[in-house]
Amino acid sequence: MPVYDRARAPGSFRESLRLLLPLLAAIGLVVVAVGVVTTRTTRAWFESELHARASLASISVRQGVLSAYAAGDTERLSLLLDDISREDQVMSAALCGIDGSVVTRTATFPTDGAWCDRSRMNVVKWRGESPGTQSAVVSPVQGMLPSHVSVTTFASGLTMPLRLVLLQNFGPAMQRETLVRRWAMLVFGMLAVASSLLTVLSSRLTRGGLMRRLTDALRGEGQWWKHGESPLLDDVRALAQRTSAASVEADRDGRWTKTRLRSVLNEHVREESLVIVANREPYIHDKTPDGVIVRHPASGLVTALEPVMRACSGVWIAHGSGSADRETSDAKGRLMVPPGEESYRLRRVWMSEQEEQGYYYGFANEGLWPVCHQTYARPIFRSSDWEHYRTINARFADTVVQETTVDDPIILVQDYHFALAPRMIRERLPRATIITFWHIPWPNAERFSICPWRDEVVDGLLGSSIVGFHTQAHCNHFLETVDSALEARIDRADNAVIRQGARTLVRPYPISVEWPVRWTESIPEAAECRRSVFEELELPEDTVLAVGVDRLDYTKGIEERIDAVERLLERRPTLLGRFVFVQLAAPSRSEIPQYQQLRGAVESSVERINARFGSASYKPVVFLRAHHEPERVFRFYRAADMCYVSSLHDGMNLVAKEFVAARDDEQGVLVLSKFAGAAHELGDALIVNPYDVEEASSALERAAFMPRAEQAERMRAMRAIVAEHNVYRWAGRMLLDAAQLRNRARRSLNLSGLSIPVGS
Ligand code: ADQ
Repeated sequence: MPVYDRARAPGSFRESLRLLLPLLAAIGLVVVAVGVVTTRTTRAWFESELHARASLASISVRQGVLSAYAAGDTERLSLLLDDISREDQVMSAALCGIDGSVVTRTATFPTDGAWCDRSRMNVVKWRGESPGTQSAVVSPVQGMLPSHVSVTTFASGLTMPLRLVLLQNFGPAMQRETLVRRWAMLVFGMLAVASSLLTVLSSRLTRGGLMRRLTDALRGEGQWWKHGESPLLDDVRALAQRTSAASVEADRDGRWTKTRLRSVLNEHVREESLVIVANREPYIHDKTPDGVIVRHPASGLVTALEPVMRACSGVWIAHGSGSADRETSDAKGRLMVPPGEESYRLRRVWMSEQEEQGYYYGFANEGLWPVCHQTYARPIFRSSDWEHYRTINARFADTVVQETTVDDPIILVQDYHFALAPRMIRERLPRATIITFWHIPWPNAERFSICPWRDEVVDGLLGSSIVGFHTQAHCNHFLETVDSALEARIDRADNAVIRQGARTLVRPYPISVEWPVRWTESIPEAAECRRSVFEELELPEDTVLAVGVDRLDYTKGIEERIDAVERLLERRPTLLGRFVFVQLAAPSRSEIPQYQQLRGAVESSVERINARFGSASYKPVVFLRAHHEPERVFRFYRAADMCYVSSLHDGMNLVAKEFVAARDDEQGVLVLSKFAGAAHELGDALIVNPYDVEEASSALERAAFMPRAEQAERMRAMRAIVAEHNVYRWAGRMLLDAAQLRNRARRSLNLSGLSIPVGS
């Protein structure tokens, strides 16, 4: 709730001053305008008054002048002119010939003759029409006074036309003009100031008070309105609270989007592109009987990093594993992807089958994978696998050096396939900022000590500037392992390791999905997805549909999942014929015996349960072992009543977040293992221990009968979390931390002029 700030309230002195100053400026302008208008108007009045007087005076002497002139009576002419010049404001008079000659004049009339000749009077515009009286204001005549001249032509037909010229004193008129102007400006100015003061005063008294009362009411403190008494005010209050909470959140952090990530990258990783080192490539080209096809692998890492690379240009260095990969890239293994969009570069690294066997299937997936996941699968460590692992890590480090154009690039090393690469890159590029993200859990120190090359693995990782994990628990385990493996100082306050003068930060960065997920925009809405999936699987309309989506991996708890479905059908026979569980399972690491065994075990569990509860027309479990395109996976998420993620141990698990992202209808229940990192964030899922078949099956039962309103409430809460904690935030935070380290290193380099180890 925003706090009412009296200093900034509309009634405060500062606010009043802010209102008053422009008002005073405006008043000043208006007063000047009043002065100008008054001068013009009074000048016109006075001119017209003098004109009228001159005209009258001329008319009154016309006859006398004409007859005296005709009689050649110059004395009478002088007397007539003297009479006129005694008129109020007439200073002098002259009777002139039409040719500019002086016939007679008063003693005060200028002698130079210029005032008998109209063409020498320098008047631009005359008032009045000839042959009547014409007049104009002229510059002071012979220093006499401000003057007004009038010329009246007399013609009788008997004599030559004559002109009566009167010079009048314009001084009194000008004095009155000044007086009127001053008063007008004074009175108007005072009125304007008084009304401005009144306006400010009334604004202090009314608006300030009203605002204060309204603010107090919104805070629920006012005397005037209490909660519930004014439904409109209650709505306004709720809206103000929501807006305020949202803005505080946005201020603190702000929602991460593709655009924001792109601008962070532009700002901080400007001069060179980002380098990603990952085993799995985002696009695999394979030969098929129908020609070359492009595949998008089923991998959490690829799912997370692909949108990040689309958001920025960069290089993704990966193992070229497709059967048509060489043909579809250049001699160095380079090509632009995604196909048709070409927003970043893929650099493929080649390896022999033997190397792949040792590095990937052997050390990474038979050694590190099981040692890091607590799933009771026995890790296998072979020294030949270790050698291949070292060789391939060195090859990727070489490729990084080839692909970088600056000596202090930002490099993202991905996952347990490259534990040694950070140290190898550091040796070649001492000023690089290297972030290594470990996508799988890190076990406790004792468990990791099983690995015969524990110290080398840990030292390799400490070549990084930052080592990232999904959760703080994994960070703690890693620090514990470093402590027991190597001579290093652990800075617990900063979660950092200091070894041989270099500092490595250890940080949690929970991974997520893009928001909105691309695929949710290219598929139909929930009802249509449900219709098409039901049609494909030939399911009756009242079927309760549950889905599981995984790589076929023993850490995902697929056998335990099927056991829970079996137990559900035992304890709730009314669901027989109505409950169907569909497992989409992508073949994975099929070369490894444990994975082959898993496939056999899952298939026989499916057969068992279908034989026990199924019929010719009903199969409780549908096992779709294949790699499915993302659109299809998302159709299943949208069609389902529930999604069961039963990982026995999982770094994060993106399937849980994808299911939530897919459900913009706010329906569907997520049943989630407490051993998946995602359970730390998605507390509104039904959280279960997948080993506990009773607990898991009762959660499935609860999900099957959960009221729609409760589903909506839970789903809404989870969607808010995933929207906020999306993959752009994951990448953005890591990259901001990396940029901060690099900038600090650059500054110290500038200061010392020396090369320093980065990550220190
Ligand atoms: P993974 O173990 O690969 O990732 P996960 O996070 O569950 O697992 O992501 C799997 C991805 O593959 C999802 O995008 C899913 O849609 C897709 N997928 C699964 N089955 C599929 C199928 N049959 N067909 C097509 N696509 C399928 C590792 C860690 C995780 C961590 C991620 C990201 O093990 O804990 O969440 O990295 O860091």
